[in-house]
Order: sequence, then C-alpha cells, then structure tokens
Amino acid sequence: MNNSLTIALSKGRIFKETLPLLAAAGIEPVDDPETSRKLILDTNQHDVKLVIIRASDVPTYVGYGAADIGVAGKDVLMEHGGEGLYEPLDLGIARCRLMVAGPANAATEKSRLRIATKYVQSTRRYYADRQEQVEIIKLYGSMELAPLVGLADRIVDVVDTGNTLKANGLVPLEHIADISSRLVVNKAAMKMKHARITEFVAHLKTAVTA
Ligand code: PRT
Ligand code: MG
Repeated sequence: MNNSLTIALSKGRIFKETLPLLAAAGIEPVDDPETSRKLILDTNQHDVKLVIIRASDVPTYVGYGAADIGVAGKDVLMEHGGEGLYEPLDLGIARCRLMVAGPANAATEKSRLRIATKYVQSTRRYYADRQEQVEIIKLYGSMELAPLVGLADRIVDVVDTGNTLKANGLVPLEHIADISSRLVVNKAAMKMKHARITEFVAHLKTAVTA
C-alpha cells in the first residue's frame, strides 16, 4: 500500500511558519527552499516529500491529488472555492486581514466604484452581500499602485502591519475577513491514507495549541 505523503508549501512566510509545526510531527526538510532550486525537497522521513509551489497554486495541487496535503492562506482558499479539499485545521500562522483600502481623502460620491484586486471572487461576494454595484479590475500584484495612477478608486488586498498601505498614501477602510493559513487535505488521500494523515493532523494540532 502506498502510504507516502507529499506536502505542498509555498516559499516565504508560509514555509518559515510551517517548519516548526512539521518538526513537531517529526518531519524536517533536507534542503532549504530559499537557497535550493529544487522544487521537490526530501525530508528526514524517506516517504515524506515537500513540493515548493506558488501560494495560490497550493489548493490546485492538493485538489487534484498531486499533493496529499498543503498549507494555504484562507484568502487563497476563498478564491479557489475548496473543491476536492478538506480543511481540517487552522494553523494560526501567516495571519493578516483582507481589507478594502483607498486614498485617505477619497471622494465617495461616485455611484460605481472601481476596485482593483487579485481577490476577484471574494471582492465580488463582499459587495454583492452589501448590494453595492462595483466594477472589479483583476490585477496580479502591486494593487497599492492602482489608486495612485487613477486605475481604481479602491483596492482589496491582505494587510498585515499596514506599512505598505501607509507608504503609498492609502488607509484601510473596511474589514472583509480575518485570514490565517489552513491545512488542506485531498479528499481521496484522506480515505486512502486515513491512518497516516489523521496521525499527521493530530501532531500538528497538538503543536498549534501548544
Ligand atoms: O508572492 P506570490 O505571488 O508567490 O504569492 P503570495 O503573495 O500570495 O505569497 P506570500 O508568500 O507573499 O503570501 C502567502 C500568504 O501569506 C497569503 O496568501 C496570506 O494568507 C498570508 N499573508 C500574511 C500575507 C501577508 N500576511 C502580507 N502582508 N500575504 C501577503 N502580504 C502582503 C500584503 O499584501 C502587502 O502587500 O505583504 C505586503 C506587506 O504587508 P504589510 O501590511 O505588513 O505592509
Ligand atoms: Mg507575495
């Protein structure tokens, strides 16, 4: 029986903050993804591998079963929709807030605001719930620039310290959701490798609550 585990992680803050949780489950990567160019990292356990991918690709890899398990921000999961995924554990890491932001002294008499964001689904849902008509402009990064050059009236982005907003003359205006990273598990893998995955989740849960 194939009882191996493939775990999908993104570089940067999620990898750094997941490392101690993996260690609590007895898993230590052999290479450092920040310095290695390898996309598949071996670990101290012969049948556990880490795949290093873009944060927004984690639900896709896990949803299709290319990885059994992954760690993804709730912001990313809300956009993806969660198809093929269980979300058994809030890891409490990489915390931030999904917010509407804009220029400090913005005029608001416009009937139809233009909102620049990479979070198109969450933004659509947020304004639909409030019955506000907005025009959503999809961007892939540097949302903070859009109001400065007249591309949009507002942005929807995740905010941590708020320093990036501040540095660009923007202020947080409306809070949409509190965000943290979640453990996601492929639904078929959860059935096929039930004991192994349940044990792994239990180890992480203990580490999270400790
Ligand atoms: O970088 P890439 O395009 O590959 O993807 P990504 O930006 O989604 O990945 P990454 O590693 O930057 O973020 C992974 C996850 O971390 C996100 O999906 C969030 O769930 C979470 N997270 C927590 C954050 C932040 N904090 C955060 N501050 N993601 C992004 N940011 C950005 C923020 O948008 C701002 O532009 O970091 C910048 C600095 O934030 P301030 O408010 O501290 O200035
Ligand atoms: Mg980034």
